[in-house]
Amino acid sequence: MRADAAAVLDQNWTGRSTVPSRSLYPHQWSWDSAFIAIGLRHVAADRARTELESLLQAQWADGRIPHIAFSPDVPRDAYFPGPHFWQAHAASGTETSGIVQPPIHALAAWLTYQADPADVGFLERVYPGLAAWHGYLRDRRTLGPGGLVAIVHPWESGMDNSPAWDGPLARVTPAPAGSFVRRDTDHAAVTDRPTDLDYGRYVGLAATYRDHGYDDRATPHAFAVEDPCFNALLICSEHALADIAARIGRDPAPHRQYAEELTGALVERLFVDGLFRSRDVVSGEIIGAATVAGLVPLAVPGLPVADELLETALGPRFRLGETRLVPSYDLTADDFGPGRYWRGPSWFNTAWLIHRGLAQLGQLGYAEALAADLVGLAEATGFAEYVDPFTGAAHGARSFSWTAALALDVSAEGAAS
Ligand code: 2M8
Repeated sequence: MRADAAAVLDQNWTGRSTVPSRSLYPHQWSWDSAFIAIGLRHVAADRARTELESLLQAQWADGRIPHIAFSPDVPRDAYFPGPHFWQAHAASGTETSGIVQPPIHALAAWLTYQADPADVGFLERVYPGLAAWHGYLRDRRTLGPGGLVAIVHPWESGMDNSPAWDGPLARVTPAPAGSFVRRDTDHAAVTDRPTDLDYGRYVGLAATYRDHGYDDRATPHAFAVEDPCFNALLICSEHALADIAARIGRDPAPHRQYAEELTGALVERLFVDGLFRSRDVVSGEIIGAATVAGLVPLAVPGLPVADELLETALGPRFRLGETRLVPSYDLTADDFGPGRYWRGPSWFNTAWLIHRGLAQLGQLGYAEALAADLVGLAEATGFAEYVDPFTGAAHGARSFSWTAALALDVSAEGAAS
């Protein structure tokens, strides 16, 4: 498995970074690169560092790390929405998208460093960019009253088509059918992917943001949501940033303090009936849908409601230990679909985050079983993008980079560090 996983990462390496999939996602994606570095560190620590540093080359002057850094070597229409749609550039000149993805990068940088602790220079190089990234989120994306950060597009959650977005998305005027051409359905099963109506809404939202210069204060955000996964990963990364700061002789205290504030707000604002939910910032209402995003806070160090959350993971909605990996959506929901994109199937990155949480909590039985399932399924499916939570059947792309990287990580010694 390890040799096959390393071969996937070799095939998908472009010289400076790793594409998620040669067919479906031929550029550099933000949170994919972080997960990829977490696995790559075990086989090529230099490449893991380059992966993260090349992503930081795509950082904007305002601190945001865009969700895609476009490769100049790939045809401009290979992925939609491509560079001509976004019309956005990093300070370095790299063409990028204008939205972001969950901030797991500082955690990835800290874990990458631990694979080769002699290279303190790496931490010194990445710390300013990572701190500016968190600063962007805190200063520009604290849109609601409670201190949590908000996403302004479903793609920013990394869980594009989650049922949690259906309510807020219903307010969004779709881009007219025929005004754009999807490319994702060229490479993946149409019945698995988002509908044309939802896709039109994604495009409409992104176009509005673009037409306001990606200025968070000027844009009338029709979609603004506090997502538990996004905020939980910001907390994990603030703790990692504190560790990095301490290691390079800077003050860790502000990072620990922000992490504590966010943890309090996460529990107060989003923990409802044993699970973290999203909150719609526009209406102020909690969104009821029970999704895997609500279990990701298990990875937050010192989470005060971890026991209750674990109960929910083991209960009928997710059946941890009885299903393959962790389903992306409530198994008891009427609209659960085992193959529908982010509406039921299991992904390897969310399983890795929950595995990390279980290991931190000392739940080693559940953690080891999940790790074994992750490694076994990665190999059996040819490193699929996602799987059916009942049968383990492969869906989406194969030779998918984060699947290979995270299987490498959990199979390596000391994986939970
Ligand atoms: C998926 O998202 C992209 C848009 O960013 C898409 O559907 O075209 C998601 O699974 C996301 O989490 C992931 O980062 C991306 C690339 O693997 O694909």
